Amino acid sequence: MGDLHFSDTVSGNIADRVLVVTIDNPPVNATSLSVRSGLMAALDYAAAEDAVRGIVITGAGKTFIGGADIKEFGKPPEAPLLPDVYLRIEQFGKPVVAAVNGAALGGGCELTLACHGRVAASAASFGLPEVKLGIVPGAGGTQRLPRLVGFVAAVEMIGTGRSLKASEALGIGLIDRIAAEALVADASALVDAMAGGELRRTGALVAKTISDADIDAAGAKILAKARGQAAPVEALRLVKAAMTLPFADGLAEERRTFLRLRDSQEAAALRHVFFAERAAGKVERLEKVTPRDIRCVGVVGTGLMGSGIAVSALNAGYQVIGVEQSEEGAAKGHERIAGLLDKAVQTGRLDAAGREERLRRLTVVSDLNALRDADLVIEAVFDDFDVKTDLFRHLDDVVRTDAILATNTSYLDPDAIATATCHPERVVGLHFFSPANIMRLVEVVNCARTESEVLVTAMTFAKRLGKLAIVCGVTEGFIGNRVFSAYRREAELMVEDGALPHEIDQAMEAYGFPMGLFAVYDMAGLEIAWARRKRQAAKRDPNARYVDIADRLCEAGRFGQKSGRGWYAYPDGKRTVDPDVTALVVTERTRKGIKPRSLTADEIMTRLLRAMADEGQTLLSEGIAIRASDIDLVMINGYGFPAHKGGPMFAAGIAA
Ligand code: 3H9
Repeated sequence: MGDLHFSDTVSGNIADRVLVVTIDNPPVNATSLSVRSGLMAALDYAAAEDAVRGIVITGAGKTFIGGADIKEFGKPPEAPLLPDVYLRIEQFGKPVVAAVNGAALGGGCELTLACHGRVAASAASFGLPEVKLGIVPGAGGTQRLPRLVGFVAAVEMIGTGRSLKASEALGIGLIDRIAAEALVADASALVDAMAGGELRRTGALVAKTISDADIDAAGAKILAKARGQAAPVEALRLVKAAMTLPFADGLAEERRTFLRLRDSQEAAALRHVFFAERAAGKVERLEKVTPRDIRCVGVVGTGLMGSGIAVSALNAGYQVIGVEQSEEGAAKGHERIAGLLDKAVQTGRLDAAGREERLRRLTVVSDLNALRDADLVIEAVFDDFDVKTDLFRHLDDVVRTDAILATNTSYLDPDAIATATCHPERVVGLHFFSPANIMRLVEVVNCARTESEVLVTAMTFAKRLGKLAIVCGVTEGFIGNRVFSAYRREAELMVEDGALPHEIDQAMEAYGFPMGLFAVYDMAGLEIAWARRKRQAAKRDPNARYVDIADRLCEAGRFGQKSGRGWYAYPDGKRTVDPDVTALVVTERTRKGIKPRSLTADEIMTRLLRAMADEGQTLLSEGIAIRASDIDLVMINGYGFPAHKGGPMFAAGIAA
C-alpha cells in the first residue's frame, strides 16, 4: 500500500511529481464500489495538488483489473458509476497513464482506454470478454476501442471476447508501448512526456473510416458465431454506432444496452457458467490436500485419443513418453503427434520453435519399461476390459510406487480395472473428449479406492493442461454419456411418436446447439453404437420401449456420413433429408401401431431438456455428480449444449 489512502482498495504514493495509484482488491482487482470511489478520491487529490503533474494507475498482484465485479451484477448500481469515473479520467486536466501489469479485462480494459496513455508489461493482456457473460462493455469500451484501433479490430475483440497479448495489443495500436522492465517508471516517464501538452483523449478521436463492404465482412464473422445470442449482435450494433454517432450519444446507447442485457436470462445463464467453472475445481474435503509433483507423463496408446492427450501434455510443458506395442506403431504414433503439432503451426497457434521444443520433450517407444520414471501414466488403448486390465497389471510392475495410473475408458468400469492392480488407490479415471488436444472437458473419475492425493493430482494435472476438470463418481458412461444416453433415447422415442429426425435437429439448432443430434450421429458413424446395442441386447428389459430405427438404418448399410447415408443422405457430401429414412420411420411407427402426432420445436426441446434434467437429478442423488452446475458444464463443454442457456440443470431451474 502507498502512503496515500484513497479507499480500502486504492492507495497512492508520489514519485517524481507523479501520483502512482495502486488498485489492490484481491483476487482480481475488480472495480467494486471501493475501487470506483477510491479512483475518484485519487483524481480529487491529483486535481488539487499543484505538485502532481499526472497520474499512473496500476494493479497490485498479477492482474491489472479483471473487470467490473460480476457479483455486484444482481444489485442496483451504486455511484460513482464506472462510466462516470472513466469519463472523468478521460477529461482530466493532467495526464493519466495506465501501467498495465497483468490482465486488463472488461472494465479493466475500458479503464486503460479512458487513459491518455497505456504502457504494458510483457505479461499483460487485454480483452473485452463481456459477450461471454451475455452483456456488452458498459463503461465506454464499444465507443472508445473503435476510435483507437479501428472498426475491424474492435469488432473482432468485442464481438468474440477474445483477449490479446501485449504484443498483439501493441500491433493494433491499443497500447503505446511495452515496458522493458520497470513498468511504473516507464509509465511515469510517459506522464512526464505528456505533461503540459495536448492530451490524447480517446473519446475525441475520429475512427478511421472504412468501406461498407469491410464493415459487413467483419460483422458477418461475428453474426455467424452468435447462434441466437443477443450480446454479440448488440456489440456489433454499438461498434457500428461508434462510427457515426457523437461520442456522448454512443456512450448513452451503450449504457442503455448494457443495463438491458445485464438483466436478461442469457446474461444470468452465462454468469451461472462463469461461477460454475470456478466452483468446479473445488472439492470440499480435498481443499487442504497437496497434489503430487508431475513432470513426466506416460501415454500408452498413441491413436486418435492418445496422440491428442500427448499433445495437450506437451503444450503444458510436460515430458511425454508415448508407448506403443511395436516399433512400427511407435513410429506411427510419433508421426501422428508431430502431425498435430504441424497443424497447430499451420493454423498459427504454434510457431516452428515451439514445435521443435515440444518434440524434444517427446519420445515414443515400444517398451513399457520406458515408463519407469513416469509420474503419471494415462492409458488410451482400445476400450476393451481385458486389454486394459492386462496393461494395468503390467504397469504395476513397471512404474514407481508413487506413480499414478489413469484410465481414459469411456464405458468400462474403472473400479474393476483398478481392482486388477496391486494398488487400486493410485488408479483414477481421466476421461478426455476427442480430439483431446482441442476439447476442454475432462471428467476426473474418483474410483472407489482412489486416494485423495491421487484425485487432487489428477485434477491439478487436468487444469494445468488448460482443461475444465469435473469430478465424477463411477457409473457407466460417467456424467456426460449418462445424460447423453437419456436425451438420445428421448429423441428416438420422439421420432417414433411423430417428429422426424431433421425436425429434432432443427429444434436443437434453433435452441443453440451447433448441430442436431442426428447430424452428430451421422458425423460420428453409427456402427460402434450398433455393435454396443447388439452386445447389450440380451441384458435389455424386454418390457422397456425400444426404438429399432437406428438398427434398421445400420442393417441397410447406412452408417452415417462416411458411407454417404445415415439418418440423412449426403449427395455431393451435403446433408439432406432422405425420403427413404422418412419411409422407414413411417413403417416402424405403423409396425408398432403408433399414431404419429407432430411435435412443435418447443415441445421437442421441452422433452429433451426434461430428459437431461431428470437424468442429472438421478446423477446427483446417486452422488455421481457433486453439484448440478458440474452437470451443466459437462453438457456445455462436451456435448454442444449452448452456454448462453446455462446448461440443462440451470434451464430446469435446478442449478441457481
Ligand atoms: C465488465 O467488466 C462489465 C463492464 O464492461 C461494465 C461495467 C459497468 N468479478 O478465474 P479465477 C473471481 S464484466 C467478480 O480462478 P485466474 C472468481 O470468481 C467483467 N469476481 O482466477 C474467483 O473467485 P473464487 C468482465 C471475479 O487467476 C477468483 O476471482 N471481466 C471476477 O485464473 C479467481 O478467479 C471478465 O469477464 C469479476 N470480474 O484468472 C473477466 N473475475 O476464488 C473474468 C474473477 O471465489 N475473469 N473473479 O472462486 C477472468 O477471466 C479471470 O478471473 C482472470 C483471472 C483472468 C481475471
